[in-house]
Amino acid sequence: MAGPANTATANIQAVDARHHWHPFSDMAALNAAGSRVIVGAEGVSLTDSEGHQILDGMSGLWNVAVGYGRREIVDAVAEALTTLSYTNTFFQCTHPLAATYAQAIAELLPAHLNRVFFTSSGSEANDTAFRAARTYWDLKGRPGKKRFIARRNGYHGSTVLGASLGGMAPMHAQSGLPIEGISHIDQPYWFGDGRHLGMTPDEYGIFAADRLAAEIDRLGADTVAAFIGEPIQGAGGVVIPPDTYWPRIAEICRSRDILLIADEVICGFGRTGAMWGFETFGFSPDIVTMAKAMTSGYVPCGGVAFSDDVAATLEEGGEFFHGYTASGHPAACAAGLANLAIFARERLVERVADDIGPYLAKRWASLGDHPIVGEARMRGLIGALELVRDKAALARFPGAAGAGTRCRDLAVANGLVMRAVGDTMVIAPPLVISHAAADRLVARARATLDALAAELLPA
Ligand code: PXG
Repeated sequence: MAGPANTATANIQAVDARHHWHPFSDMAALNAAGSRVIVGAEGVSLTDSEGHQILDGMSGLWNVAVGYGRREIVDAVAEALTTLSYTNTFFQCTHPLAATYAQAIAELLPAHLNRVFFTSSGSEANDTAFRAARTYWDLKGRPGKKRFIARRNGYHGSTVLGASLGGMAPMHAQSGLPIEGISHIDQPYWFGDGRHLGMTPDEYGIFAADRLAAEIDRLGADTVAAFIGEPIQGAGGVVIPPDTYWPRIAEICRSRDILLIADEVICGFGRTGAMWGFETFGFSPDIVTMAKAMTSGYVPCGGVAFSDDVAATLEEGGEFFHGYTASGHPAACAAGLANLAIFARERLVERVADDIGPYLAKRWASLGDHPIVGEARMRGLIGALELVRDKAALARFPGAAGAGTRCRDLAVANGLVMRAVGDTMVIAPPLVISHAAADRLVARARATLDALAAELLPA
């Protein structure tokens, strides 16, 4: 970014550079450039310390579903902390907000999912699901069923287990992951994979799902505990599978006695136009992990829902030796309940399905005619653009051009947060985004594409 215009910005940047280690950042490069200092946010916009207003096309980090500055969540959290700043939920104790919030989530889930375990993050939720699934099979008298299958470019968190379940090669390379007992199959990526194979999207969905059957059969179903997947891969580049994919995956898991875990950390709470991504894609999981939009990011919170079968089996085992100090924290439960009250009152999930989702999807699709866009896709309010150098051949820019990161930086300069995953640009705006703001989002995305084309295409 350009140098700061005011000394307050420069001072924060200097302190930040000396002491603050950022997630997923090249720290030397970041410190040399100086972090952008965000000082406030309201609705769907961020304000930086230089006074720029930036439309947040990413809902923070896929989480701020109800938008920024919602007083009723702040007030609910303040009231909860005033009444009961903390109590643990370990030693024969509960509190009203934890019980009520677990019930509220269970009511949003299908009939067979009734028990909710609380965590503070998606990584912790997936860790919980992993330990529960392995314990489940032990208690079923099948202790050989320990392996997990996940997908390349999936994202399931940044802890040792989350990064292991995830299929991010650079994360694996950095610390000797994945841990033993986890394997990865290819993602159902039409633009990057399927379109080269001479199939229709529906045929490709079956083909891609059958990679799971092949992997289970290779390993032996007696060794496999579970398959985990995001209904739409988010951090992997908003990979929207063909409609045939998930029902086939579910059938493969059922016929081979494999637990099916839906990682709803991004898709859950309305993102895809239904409350849960598994509803959008027509399947029924045994375990659901969630976080992010649970509390719209106001307070950290995550959770895991167990099917009645999983819960009953775990109960038979007596104590499940698992829990976090912050499981069911009053502030998180209060934020979650207030967040859900906004969802209900503003009919946010219906709004994504019937109103703003189709509205933005149509305008987003119009970017597909841009000379450097190879595909524009969206489901609910989660979408992507594939950047290409040659539109006719759908050929990518050379890696050294850094098209994705350049595009991200140009977007911010144009007042829009868009995230780059390689040369795939992704957006997931707040579910409350207005029609006018959606128009601005698309206009700024187009201006950004024009600027990028001017930089990268021969004149
Ligand atoms: N599952 C999914 C599907 C996620 O997207 C996690 C689990 C882990 O959640 P926590 O709360 O432990 O971070 C995530 C998180 C990105 C990005 O750049 C995405 C996430 C986290 C950080 C960066 O897109 N998703």
